[in-house]
Amino acid sequence: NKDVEVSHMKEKKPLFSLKKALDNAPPARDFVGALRASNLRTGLPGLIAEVKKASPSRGVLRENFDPVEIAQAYEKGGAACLSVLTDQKYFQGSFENLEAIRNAGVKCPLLCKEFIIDAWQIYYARTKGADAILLIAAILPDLDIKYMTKICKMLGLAALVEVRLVHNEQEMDRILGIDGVELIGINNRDLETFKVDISNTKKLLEGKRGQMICEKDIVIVGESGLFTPADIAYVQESGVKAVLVGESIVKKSDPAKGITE
Ligand code: IGP
Repeated sequence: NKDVEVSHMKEKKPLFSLKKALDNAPPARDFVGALRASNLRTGLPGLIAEVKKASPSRGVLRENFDPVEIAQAYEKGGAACLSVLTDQKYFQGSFENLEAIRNAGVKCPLLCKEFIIDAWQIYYARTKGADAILLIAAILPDLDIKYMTKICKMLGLAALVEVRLVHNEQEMDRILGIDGVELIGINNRDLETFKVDISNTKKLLEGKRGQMICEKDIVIVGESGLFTPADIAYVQESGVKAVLVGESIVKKSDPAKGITE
C-alpha cells in the first residue's frame, strides 16, 4: 500500500469540509442500474467506456487528448457508463478531467479510476462528480473493503471491486464473502507483467462461484484487453454483464465509432 502515491492527497482538505460540500450536492447517478438496463436493452454487456490518456504498458494512447470531447463521443456512441482515469502518476489523468466531464452535462454515470487506499478519497471523488469508485482487492484488506463499501452505500455511490489476473480465485472468494458487494470486475491484465489473458474469466465464473454470483445478483464486469466483438462475445458467454474498455476505443480518431464498430 505504501507504494501507492496519491498526488491529490498532498493538499488534503479536512473531511468535514468535504462532507459539508456534499450536503447540497445533487444525488449520484445509478451506475449499476445503468449497466443492467443497457444489458437488458441491447442483449450485450453494458459498456463502461474509459477516458484514458496514457497507460504504463502502452505510453500515451492519444495525442490531442480532450477528455470532455471523448466523453461526449462515448455517450453519443451508446456507452452505458464512463470510467475516468484520475491517477496522475501512471495514467496522466486528473480530478479536473472528472469534474470537467461532469460539468459538461454528460449524463452517463461516472466511475472515478483512482487507487483508493483511504476513505477520504471516496468523499473527495464524490465532490468531484463521481457516481462510482474502484476498490482493488489486491491492495485492500477485507476490513477496508467492507468499511469502504458501506461508505459508498451511504453516499449513494457504486463500488467496483476489482480482482486481478493472478491469484484471482482466492480474491474472488474473498470478495464474494463480503456482504453488500454488487459489482465485481475481473481485470484481464496482470498489473505487474502487463500480460493480458481473457480466458480465465470463464474459469472464475463457473460452478459454485457462478451460482453465488447469480444468487447475490452481482454484476460482473470484464475489464482490460478487450479489442474485438469476438472478445466481447467470449466474456459475455463466460457470464459478464458489463465490460470496461479503454485502449481500443480511446485510440480511434472518432471514439463514438470505436464503440459501434
Ligand atoms: C481498460 P483497456 O485494456 O481496455 O485499456 O483497459 C481498464 O480495464 C484498465 O484501464 C484498468 C485499470 C485498472 C487502470 C483496469 N483496472 C486499475 C488503472 C487501475
